[in-house]
Amino acid sequence: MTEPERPRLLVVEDDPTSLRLIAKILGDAYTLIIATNGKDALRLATDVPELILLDYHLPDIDGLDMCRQLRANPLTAEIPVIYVTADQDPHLEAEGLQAGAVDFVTKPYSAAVLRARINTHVQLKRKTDLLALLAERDGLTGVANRRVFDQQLEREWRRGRRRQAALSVIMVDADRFKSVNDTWGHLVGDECLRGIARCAAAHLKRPADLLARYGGEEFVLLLPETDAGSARALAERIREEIQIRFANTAVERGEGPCLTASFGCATIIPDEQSSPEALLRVADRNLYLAKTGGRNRVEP
Ligand code: GH3
Ligand code: MG
Ligand code: MG
Ligand code: MG
Ligand code: MG
Repeated sequence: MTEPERPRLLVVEDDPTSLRLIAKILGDAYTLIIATNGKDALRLATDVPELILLDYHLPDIDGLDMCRQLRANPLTAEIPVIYVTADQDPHLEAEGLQAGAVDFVTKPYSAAVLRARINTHVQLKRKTDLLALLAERDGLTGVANRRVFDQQLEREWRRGRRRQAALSVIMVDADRFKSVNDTWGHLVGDECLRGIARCAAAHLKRPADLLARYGGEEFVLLLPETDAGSARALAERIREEIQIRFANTAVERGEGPCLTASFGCATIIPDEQSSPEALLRVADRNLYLAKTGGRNRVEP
């Protein structure tokens, strides 16, 4: 088993004595990144440490403000913050927690308690991140799941409407996949689905493009600011890649099927008269045409 990575901790503290103490207590178990003022801290926080240990009283920014600014930036919003202060005022503690801190430690603190609290929040954050990842991914292929696709389609639809920009989707369906399972077994079938996902992912170049598993042996591509010609050209490249890839796994070597896939494209400049569902229906109908037209092809 590999050791989990040493957590990176951002320590924001302007007092040298406090810093030395923290380094002594935490230096062995954590990689410490030090900031002695709020401005540096906000900059270093964008490297996304696993946790921030935040002194309430800083020379330039007060702790509450700092916490709010971290929350306001999407890059740093999810980083757990633990306040450390000599101030025992319960109002301060309440305010700090309300501003988004996960915990509040008052000086003087016990080294063991500080370590335990940090560890608790680092583990909790790791679990939350893992759950968030699992909730968005398809377990078999690792690409986005249907839920993420539906949300993203809604979002890109609205954006396309505002900007009057073309939005394309491509439906991908593995050809005669039932017979792949029947002939080669489900495990080979599963491996084929991973292969299709890899072929499609290899051709996505822009960060806004999304590949998702739509259902059983179906995938879907969401392509913002993409016209019909570009969508079709992309589908054609993926179709070819799949054909070549599976031709090379060689049926004669007994390793797998000569799998192909069919593609249905649809493009629209979103407006009030239409809907995301209508766009998907067009892609679906074109996929049907690709199937009835002989499979291993792109429509239109
Ligand atoms: P067509 O060319 O018309 O699309 O034929 P097809 O056989 O691909 O279509 P059909 O919808 O009849 O069959 C889809 C098959 O995909 C049936 C199902 O068992 C298989 N399938 C769906 N999800 C999975 C999966 O996760 N793993 C495997 N191995 N097979 C799957
Ligand atoms: Mg201070
Ligand atoms: Mg299907
Ligand atoms: Mg079918
Ligand atoms: Mg199929």
